[in-house]
Amino acid sequence: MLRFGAMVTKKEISDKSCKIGVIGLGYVGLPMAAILADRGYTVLGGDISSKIVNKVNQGKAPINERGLPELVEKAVKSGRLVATVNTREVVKKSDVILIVVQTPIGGNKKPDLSCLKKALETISENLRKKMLIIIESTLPPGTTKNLAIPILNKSGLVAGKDYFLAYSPERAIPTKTLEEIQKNDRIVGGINEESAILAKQLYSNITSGEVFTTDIATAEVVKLIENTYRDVNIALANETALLCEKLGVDVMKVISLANKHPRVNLHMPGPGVGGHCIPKDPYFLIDKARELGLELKVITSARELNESMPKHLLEIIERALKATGKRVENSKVAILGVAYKGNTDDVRNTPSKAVIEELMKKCEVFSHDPLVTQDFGGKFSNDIIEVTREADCLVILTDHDVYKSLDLEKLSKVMKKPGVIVDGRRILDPNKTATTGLKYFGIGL
Ligand code: SAJ
Repeated sequence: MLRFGAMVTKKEISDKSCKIGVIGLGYVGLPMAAILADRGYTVLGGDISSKIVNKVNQGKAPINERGLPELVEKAVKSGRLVATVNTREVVKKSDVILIVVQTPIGGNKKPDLSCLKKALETISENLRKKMLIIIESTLPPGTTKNLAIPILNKSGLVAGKDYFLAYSPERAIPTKTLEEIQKNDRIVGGINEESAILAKQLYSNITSGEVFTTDIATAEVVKLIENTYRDVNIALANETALLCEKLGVDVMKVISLANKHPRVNLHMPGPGVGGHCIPKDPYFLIDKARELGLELKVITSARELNESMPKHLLEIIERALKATGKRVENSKVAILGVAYKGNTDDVRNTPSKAVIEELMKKCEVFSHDPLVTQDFGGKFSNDIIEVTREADCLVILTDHDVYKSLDLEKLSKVMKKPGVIVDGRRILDPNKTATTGLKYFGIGL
């Protein structure tokens, strides 16, 4: 079939006449599509979920990211953002394609690139000369070279010669996605200079931050090591908490004073590491390194330590109940916080799940979360008094802002006496809780 060329040159990108297709309208794809439309581009978004597609076409956002509902409504009303389940149509009607599909790990901790492969196959079947393809999904090192290019080149077109190809990972933190996409510096890897320049040109219209260009292989590793840096540092904070518990010092004092050092940035201890990326990205590096005969000792042990933190929280809960003469069995435990981190409704890989499910094997569990409606079998309620009533132990697992100003006087009155509180995020002041008659336990104390 004759393939007509797409028109993607610096001109079409700067005058916004090029049509942009976004494949994957999830936590990153939809914000990106809405921002591109807001910048004046004509955007066709593709997603396999008709639920997402219908919501977007009604001008609604299927995810609860701050500012996104308003931006999606504006983009759809302006006619510049349309969604479809027909990914082929997205490719046929676009000059630039952003691939923003999820790249999870399977149960075996191996990368699951099935969504990516499907998107690449569809693009390959409809690829035209001079199109610009940008992969945004987080990839195991070498994936663009070893998987994406062979599939795209099945079109008969050659990457870098007939079509442009770049890799540019997202680094916007959930709960501030729109703000960070438009402010953060960005890394763009191009298969050649021309591809990198075109992609840089596009992102320069999106973010006020700097856009740095490099090669694709480097860009793939940059994304993974950013998140691995985070995971390793959270593990260091968690291990410091375990050490402080043994030494009888308060980890929060240690962290806040150590961070007075100009080059120290200890992170916060917690019940574990949730979210869609941090628990996964280190395994992309571990898996690839192992394939190449290298064991990543620090990265692997940091991952293992973070994955063991829910178990540590259970030990603290047992210790806390014992301190009030109770046992976990036939106690009632109230869990505050189901989301994987504060001020989000996202429960992906939340450490709360492991804590709730383990506790449920031994006692009655009530759970509460101001933003999440999903529970994991515990009796869930949005009424914090109902959840706390007659509870022997109150456990904070998510650092939602609302929990930082809990009325502990009121809660201690409805709890069974003597009540105990386990602060898994260290967001409360131990001295303040003393006046409420509640015994305070905290991670790292
Ligand atoms: N956490 C701690 N202690 C800390 C920080 C976080 O226990 O000091 C926990 C959180 O409670 C949460 C988990 O770790 O359960 C991950 O939270 P997070 O704040 O690290 O972030 P994410 O997963 O929402 O977003 C991260 C960000 N990456 C970095 O900060 C390096 C974001 O920029 C990425 O775009 C995002 O991962 C991603 O999706 O890749």
